[in-house]
Amino acid sequence: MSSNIKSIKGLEILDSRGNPTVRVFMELEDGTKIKSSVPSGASTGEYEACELRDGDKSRYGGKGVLRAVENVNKVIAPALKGMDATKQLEIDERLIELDGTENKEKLGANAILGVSMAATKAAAVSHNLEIYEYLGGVEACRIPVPCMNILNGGEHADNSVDIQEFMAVPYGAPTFKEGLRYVAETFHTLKKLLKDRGLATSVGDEGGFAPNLKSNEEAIEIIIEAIEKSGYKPGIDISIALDNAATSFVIGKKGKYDLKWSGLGEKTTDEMIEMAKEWVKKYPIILWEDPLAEEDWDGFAKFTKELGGKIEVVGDDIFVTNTKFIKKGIKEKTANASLIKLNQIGTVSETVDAVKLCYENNWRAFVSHRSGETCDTFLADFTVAMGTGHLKTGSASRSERLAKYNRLLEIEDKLGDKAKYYWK
Ligand code: 2PG
Ligand code: MG
Repeated sequence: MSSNIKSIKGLEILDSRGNPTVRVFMELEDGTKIKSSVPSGASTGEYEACELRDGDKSRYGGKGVLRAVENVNKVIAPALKGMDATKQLEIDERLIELDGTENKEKLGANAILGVSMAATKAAAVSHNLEIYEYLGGVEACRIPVPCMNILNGGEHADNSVDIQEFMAVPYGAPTFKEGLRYVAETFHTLKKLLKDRGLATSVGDEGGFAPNLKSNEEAIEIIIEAIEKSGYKPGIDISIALDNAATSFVIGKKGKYDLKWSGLGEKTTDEMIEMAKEWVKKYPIILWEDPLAEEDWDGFAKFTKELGGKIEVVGDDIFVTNTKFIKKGIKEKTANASLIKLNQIGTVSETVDAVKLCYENNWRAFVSHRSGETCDTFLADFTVAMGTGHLKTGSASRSERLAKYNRLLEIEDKLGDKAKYYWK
């Protein structure tokens, strides 16, 4: 029986924010049937691959994806029919060629990624393999440390906190299962602490709490308290990771930031770095993503020079999972890790290339969900296949986030004694 593609079909569905996104159905000649769904970001980098939206204000405020779906059905499906789903590179190259633009704006990265992931999934199922096994081979046994985003701010919440993500990182746990328990318990303790103080326990887009706090530091302090009250040692069992998503608080000219949600006001690049240095001294911070904005390459390099020896400095908006920018970053010592988001670049092969480039240069690769998600669990398998050792996929609430963590529990269970769990 052949693993050749028999049919591909797109469908407009809704993501976790209620915005349209693309789902792709693929059937192979051997009868394999799978579906894959594409996520969507809010704090996006300027050079991300293009998410094609209809712009027709009469539907979903212009956010419909019927054009992307039509591209799946009318352009991609006929062109890929008969191709072997196991030839990922050929499929991705064909998709890139069909689109023909630098940032996938013709067909839409949402259309392209849906099909690219569908091919990986279908090929795995057709071979009777799990996706992580199919993509990563026998080496794929490292389960990532779950960086759980338990407090949300910035563009992901309507509160008075500037920093977009405060993550609890259970890197001292013996296994993924235990690590997930450590941070899920911390999440519940945090809820109680917030409630006791009369603060809101409603959640933001990624399922973390979104209280109105007096400062960003208060967020760190209350998380540390939650870690301790849950019976864990900050900095030993659980550390903290932050994502400033600083592109979203940049103002006007380069090197100026406005901490507008907290009302702390304007800061220069140097002041941002000084603040970070102080916090790294004071708090058990292990990783800092997008401490500065995507256009602030010099600031980023300065930040990495000051703090890169102590913590993981991750570039998200600045690299957009694109080897072109990661290469520049490696050359200029902009960071020491890249965030990895499949839909920032648009195909599985190009995402694998980005991870490999990081490894070849002693950088870490930090796999990430998007703030708009579906219950698709491809990301969990992809992370194990790549052996990145860490991922972020939201909090201990909202099923689209838990779906990935639960899939990792399944994989760890299936791997049994072969499963490995360590930070670095
Ligand atoms: C980020 C992501 C995911 P978004 O900035 O890292 O947490 O957010 O998907 O909105 O870009
Ligand atoms: Mg980010």
